Amino acid sequence: MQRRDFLRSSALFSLIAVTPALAKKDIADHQPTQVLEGDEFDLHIKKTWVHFGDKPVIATTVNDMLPAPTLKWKKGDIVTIHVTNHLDEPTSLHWHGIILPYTMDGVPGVSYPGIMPGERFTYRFKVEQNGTYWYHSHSGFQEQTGLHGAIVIDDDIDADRDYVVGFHDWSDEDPDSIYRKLKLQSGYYNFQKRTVFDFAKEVQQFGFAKALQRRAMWNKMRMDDRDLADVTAYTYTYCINEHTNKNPAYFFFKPGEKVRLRLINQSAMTYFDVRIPGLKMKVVAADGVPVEPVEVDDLRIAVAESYDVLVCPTQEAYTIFAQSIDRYGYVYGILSTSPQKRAPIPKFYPYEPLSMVDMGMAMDGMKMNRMKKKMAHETKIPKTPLPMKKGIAWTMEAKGAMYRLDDPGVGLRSVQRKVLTYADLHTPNLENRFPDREIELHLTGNMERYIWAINGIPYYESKPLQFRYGERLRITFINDTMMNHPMHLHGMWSDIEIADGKILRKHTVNVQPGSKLSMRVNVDATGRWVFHCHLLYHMGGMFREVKVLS
Ligand SMILES: [Cu+2]
Repeated sequence: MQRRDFLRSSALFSLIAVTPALAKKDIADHQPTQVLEGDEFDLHIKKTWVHFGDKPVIATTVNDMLPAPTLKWKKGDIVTIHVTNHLDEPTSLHWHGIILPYTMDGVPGVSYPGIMPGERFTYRFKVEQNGTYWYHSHSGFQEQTGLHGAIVIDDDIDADRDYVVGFHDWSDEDPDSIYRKLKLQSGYYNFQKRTVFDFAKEVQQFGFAKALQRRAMWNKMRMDDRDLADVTAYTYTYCINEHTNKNPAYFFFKPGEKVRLRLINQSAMTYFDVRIPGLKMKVVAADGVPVEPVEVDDLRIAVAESYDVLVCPTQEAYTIFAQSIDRYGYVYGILSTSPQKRAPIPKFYPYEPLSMVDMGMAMDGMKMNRMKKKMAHETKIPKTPLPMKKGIAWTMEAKGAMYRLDDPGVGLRSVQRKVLTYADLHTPNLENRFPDREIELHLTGNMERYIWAINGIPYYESKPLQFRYGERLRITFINDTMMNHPMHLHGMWSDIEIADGKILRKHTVNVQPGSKLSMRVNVDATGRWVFHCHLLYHMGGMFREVKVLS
């Protein structure tokens, strides 16, 4: 949605409803995302008519802006944020990745009751970190309808230009309707399902018996190897800072300058594969935390993750190209010396179905460079058993789930360029205490019924997880599903175990289909927190309250 398309009054809207063409104005009208600086902020959450996709619809906005204004903070400051709810339903704002007291975390029903219609809530906390973060609603599906913005906290990464590149998936459809459709038919938005022609191709490739055997295997598991994204470009319009491909976002530079791009995936459901043909991206921070810099050609950004990259453009124009993981849609931005200069839009990477590796069954003859983990005394960590329930919310098991930190993931495995993996990243200068105990969380689900759960237990049937204040907890995920899940723990950092005792500090941890991943958490914040998958339509089930007991 472009700012030009904001229709600020309902009177104006009714006029436009009759003559939609009135909503279209000149591209030149587009204003940059509003940046608010200082230590006191006034944010007003409203419904605003926007004309973004095919028709005027209602978005949820902050100060009439979409995306919400970028908030610029300084480390050490105490920030005060007044949030007024002008909606006729409760709302909330959650400061994603920000370490703060739990009462300021913004999760309705856990941190506070939420912000009721007509009410004002004031957040106040000390900023204790640097880097790139974001904020969003934690109420219903408001995030899908626009309630998300960037947070930039001063740091010492040096660059001549500094841009937020926020990715989002916009839909004209009401999110309740998207969810209902997924519940009725989980493959509703997937138009890349197997056809009889595909089978014919496989027969050619593998012979009839083998082809049939392969199909039978998938059918037996009641899974579809082409189900890479639950919601696709069939309903989504992808955007960068709420610019669509019709009116792409521009990022200007002078040749020779060092440009910092703060890539933030503010999507509800979409994983993006990002590249800038002709440029190397030097990754300098992950989820706001500096990493040992690494140069890559391609990176996949999971929902809710952020990567800070430095680029040194020398030509006149480049395309920032982000294709959705299912290769059904894309969004691009333009890195350019002037509004007249553009670079070509590159081709999609080929579509790649899931393999047996992604099901946690590496029997498909696929050779993967499996990462040997070298974590000292790994087996000696005492494990605390948790309740588990095999049943309707746990229909499959990844029996051979492996650590695959060096696996770029489905669709990027055959790319002949350097693709970022977690194994390439490492957070220097952090103490990595040996864990006191371990818990195991199975990411589970039922694709046919579109049910998501942890250890087979959906949120509404679950008891809170108990963490002990002061402990170093090891959490091991086993993803028993065919989807990626970006797991996000509030209030505390998540240190992913990379090989050789190294760790990668993040706030959102992507767990690949059929894989295993372990992270360590310093339980250093008391109160009530939450731990959940950040895919909006998975959150209802794949969600836990966390109680930190002192
Ligand atoms: Cu999920």
